[in-house]
Amino acid sequence: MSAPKLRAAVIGCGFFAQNHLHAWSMIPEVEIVAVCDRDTEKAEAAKAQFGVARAYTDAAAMFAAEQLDFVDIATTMQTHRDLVGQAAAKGVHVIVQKPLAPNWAECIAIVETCKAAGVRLMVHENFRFQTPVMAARKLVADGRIGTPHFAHVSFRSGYDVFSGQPYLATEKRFILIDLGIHILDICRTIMGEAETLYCTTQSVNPAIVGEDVASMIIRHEDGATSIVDCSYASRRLPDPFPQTLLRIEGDLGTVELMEGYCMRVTAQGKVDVYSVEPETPPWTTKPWHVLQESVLNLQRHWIDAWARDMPPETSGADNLRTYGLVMAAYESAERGAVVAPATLYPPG
Ligand code: NAD
Ligand code: 89V
Repeated sequence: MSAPKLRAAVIGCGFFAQNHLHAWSMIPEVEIVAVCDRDTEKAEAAKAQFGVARAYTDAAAMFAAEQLDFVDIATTMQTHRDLVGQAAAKGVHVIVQKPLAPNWAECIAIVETCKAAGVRLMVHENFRFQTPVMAARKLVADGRIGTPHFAHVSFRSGYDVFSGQPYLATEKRFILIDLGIHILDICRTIMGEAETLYCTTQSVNPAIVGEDVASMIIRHEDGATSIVDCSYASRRLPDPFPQTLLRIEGDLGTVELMEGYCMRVTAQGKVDVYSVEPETPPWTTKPWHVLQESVLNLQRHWIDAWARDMPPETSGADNLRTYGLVMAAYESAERGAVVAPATLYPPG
């Protein structure tokens, strides 16, 4: 007899949650039994499109009525602390979208609330689960390029991200907390923790409030160096959105993720070129497919970690380290100084 499905709900049925809902429909271990959005139309539309039993406009009413194993929170960061708190109070395990919260104190509170309640917490930090990024990570972990001493992690685009996510145009802080968080997460996943960080930011697009270019240099604890840069003000065609480009140099070779989902590996004097094009389930649309597929990869990881009773890779505790880098980068840019992220934002 197969194990009963995990009963889950999705809170927030907006722009990006559509990918969560499509991806859950491909995961046989999970049944989405409820959706919730304070906008009735969005909740009802998700219920109808994904054949979900019940739709709610109030999370408290949903938690009172439903028996849930976990909740998948896909609202914007201002609501995360409250919604995670409601889930934890009911003993319901949590996945919550990045950024975890608008500030460090709320991030810590979320992680501690889940710890005290004994519920699992995974941050939906999906970039490290992209097929090309996973391929590069595996190659480095397998030792193909030896010990890495330099990385360049780069996301530069002129894509109009504000058309799908208009709230991004009015945030005082934009690219580091929305996108840099992903790029920094990839960097520390491959290169390890940062000892020092220096960042400059620029505001190029006059139509938005926050910064849209950030450039960072990191010295890692083992002495390696990373350059991490992100931009939504880069005008060139073809626009590589939303590809993260990578170059990692080790003592035995180099791995590169290049435009067009091409991975080039130089090792022991030999060059191999691989296609690392993500799969395109029918609900995905190019050029978003690499992000959409990573949602599915992340959700599969959640189920796998649950089955093995292991913490997920992007646990709350892990994500505090990435979030701390973002906060440290803002501080570095404001002070024009090199900072020590783990001293400013100790992850505990
Ligand atoms: P959105 O505004 O389109 O959707 C959020 C939805 O949540 C809205 O429909 C809103 O009505 C609903 N909502 C807000 N507060 C609620 C509450 N208390 N109870 C119930 N419903 C509530 O936003 P979005 O663009 O889908 O972004 C959501 C989150 O996903 C953000 O944190 C964003 O950073 C993140 N995101 C992540 C990725 C990624 O690749 N990981 C990509 C895009 C967006
Ligand atoms: O991840 C995000 O939140 C998105 C995107 C990758 C498009 O910048 O805003």
